[in-house]
Order: sequence, then C-alpha cells, then structure tokens
Amino acid sequence: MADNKLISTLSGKKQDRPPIWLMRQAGRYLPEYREIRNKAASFLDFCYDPKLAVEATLQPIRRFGFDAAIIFSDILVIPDALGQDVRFEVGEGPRLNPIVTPPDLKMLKPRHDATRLGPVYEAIGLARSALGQETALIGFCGAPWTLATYMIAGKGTPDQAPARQFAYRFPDDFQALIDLLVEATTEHLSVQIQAGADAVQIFDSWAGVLPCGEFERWSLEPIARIAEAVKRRHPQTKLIGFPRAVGERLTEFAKIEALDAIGVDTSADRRWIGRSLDTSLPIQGNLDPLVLLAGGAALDRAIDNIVEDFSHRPHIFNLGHGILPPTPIAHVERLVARVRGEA
Ligand code: 1CP
Repeated sequence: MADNKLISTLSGKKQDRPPIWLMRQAGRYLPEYREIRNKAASFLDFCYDPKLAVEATLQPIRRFGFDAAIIFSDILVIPDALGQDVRFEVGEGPRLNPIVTPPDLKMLKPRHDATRLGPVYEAIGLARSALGQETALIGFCGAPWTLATYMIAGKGTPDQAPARQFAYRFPDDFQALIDLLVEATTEHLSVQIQAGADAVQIFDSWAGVLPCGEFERWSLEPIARIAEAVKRRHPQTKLIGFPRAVGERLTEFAKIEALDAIGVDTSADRRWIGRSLDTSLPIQGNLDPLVLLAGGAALDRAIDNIVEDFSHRPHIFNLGHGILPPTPIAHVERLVARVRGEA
C-alpha cells in the first residue's frame, strides 16, 4: 500500500490532486447494482453472499476508478449478529424488533456471533485480491450511538427521540448497550482488517442530535475507545471517523489521536475548519449530494471550491453524506474527472 494515494493521504501526505471515493458509492444509483440486487432474497442475504457483495463492491471501481472501494455491507449487521431481528423493507429502509424498555435488552446475546459475519470477512478477502494496489479497500462499522438509535427505535427517525429518551430514563442500561456495541464493533473492525481492509471508517451518522454532555458520553467516548483499541491491535491501519453534523465539536474528534482522519458532512464550514483544525490533520469530504444530483455549473463550482479550500492540508474528496439514488452517472463521471484536473 506504500504508493496508494488514499493511504498516503491518510498518513498525512498532501497530494497534487486529492484522492476520491464516495459514501454509498455502491448501490441503487448504479444500473448494474439494480440488476443484481434481486439475486438475493433480502438485502441482508445480499450482504452475506460473498460473491454478490464483492461484485457490488467492485462495480463502482470498474465504472469510475475511484481511489478506494468500500466493502458492500451495512452498519446493521452488528445488531443482526447480536441476535436482534433486522429486516430491510423495499423503499422503507431498515426495520428492527425495537428495544423499548430495559428488559428488551435480553433479546441481545452477551457477545455478537462473529460466525454470522464470516461472509463479510470472506468478501473483504476476495475484494482485496481482486483490486489493484492503487485502490484501497475500506472496511467500516456504525458507531455505537448510531447503531443504538436504530436498535431502540426499530427504524430510522428524524431526531432519534426514542434513543435519546431511553438514555435519559435508563442511563445504566443504555451504557451497558453502548459497552456491548463498543466491544462488537472493535472486534468487527479488527477482523475486517485481518481479512484485508486497508483502512476503516466509523460512521456516526446521528452524532449531531446529541446535546452537550450526552454527546461526549454516547458519541465521542465510545468512538475514542474503539479507535484506540483498533489502533493498538493494528497500528499500521488507517482509521477515519465520520461524526455527522457535529459542527464545532469536530475539534473534540480531532483530539482522538487514534483517528488518522475526520470525515466532515455537507454543512461543515470549511473556512472554520481551516482556522480551527491543525493543517496536518487529513480531512475527508464534503460535497453536497444534492449538488451532485443537480450537476451543471453549480457542481463544477462546488467541486472547485472544496478542492481549493482544502488545498493546504491532506484531503480526501468525498460527499458530505451518501450519494442519492437518482444521481445521474454522467455527473459522477464529471466529478471524478474534475477532481483529477481532467475536466
Ligand atoms: O435496497 C437496497 O439496495 C438497500 C439500500 C442500502 C444500501 C445500498 C442500505 C440500506 N445499505 C446499503 C449499503 C451501505 N450502507 C453501505 C455500503 C457501501 C457503500 O457505501 O457503497 C454503507 C457504508 C452503509 C452505511 C449505513 N447504513 C449507514 C451509515 C451512513 C449513512 O448513510 O448515514 C446507515 C445509517 C445505514 C442504515 C441504512 N441501511 C440502509 C438504509 C436505507 C439505511 C439508512 C436508513 C435511514 O435513513 O435512517
């Protein structure tokens, strides 16, 4: 991986042009993904079929030549491996058997079932062998707080009110759930690294809804514990934290030494980042998925601004959140070419 552009950037080396990959780069905006999606009975079956998972992982690399592939899986494989019933309804997103009160925590195993995740690790090994050295392979997990929001609500919600209420009413039980998730995700990232992942990303998609105090306890501290434990076991592997919509609290994540880079969301203020986060810290982000959908002059301008604003530090070009399913392929082609200075 010595000459890999993404890994080199994560090691703190600024590039002439930033490396690029996109969150949710595999998936529904690709016709070739839609074509194979029904080869498995359910979305989780798809994730647990190494051949299909590898194919979905490689599709965006073949088409766009991104600098990194991200293994095709989902953050909710962890609640699944803990014994919670996880389903994906077409067009409706995830549905879980919700944890409403503390006795419901008994539905979870005391440890996650790592054999259930075997196909994910197998897919990582296969994907790593199929990719050239110029393409890094990223493994990932959901942060404990974000996983807990889905486990408690049983679905995605706009403000994560069920998990926030649960944490206020039953702090000790909630801490026990977070601890269980810290252990499971640490293990999950470590085995992904052993299987061939060159870097791993921790997605805390819902960190931004937490007030002060709650934020430190449920988002920041668990992520620091995971990052430190994974770094201790795999000092060579690069770690990316993605705490979405946390604003100026990005400075707290920047203090976690075990994290090699911070992913920043669409709303992050790049001028504030320039002033406030050490210029040696690699930053990943932060194109608005909506401007990629819109295309045209607005897209070109947004790309140029991001490249320029982050030109004084190691930067990985990415979206500020996942790519939207109706995004035209031509806009993604334009994006890659422009970031590379070819359009
Ligand atoms: O029908 C389908 O094809 C299912 C759509 C889909 C896909 C393609 C889901 C359901 N998950 C995925 C893959 C996925 N999920 C990846 C794969 C690799 C890639 O990026 O290309 C990754 C990294 C995720 C991560 C994920 N899943 C997050 C964190 C990032 C984020 O978007 O905030 C979250 C919150 C989930 C839960 C989830 N899984 C699927 C959906 C639709 C959701 C979001 C639910 C919600 O809106 O709250």
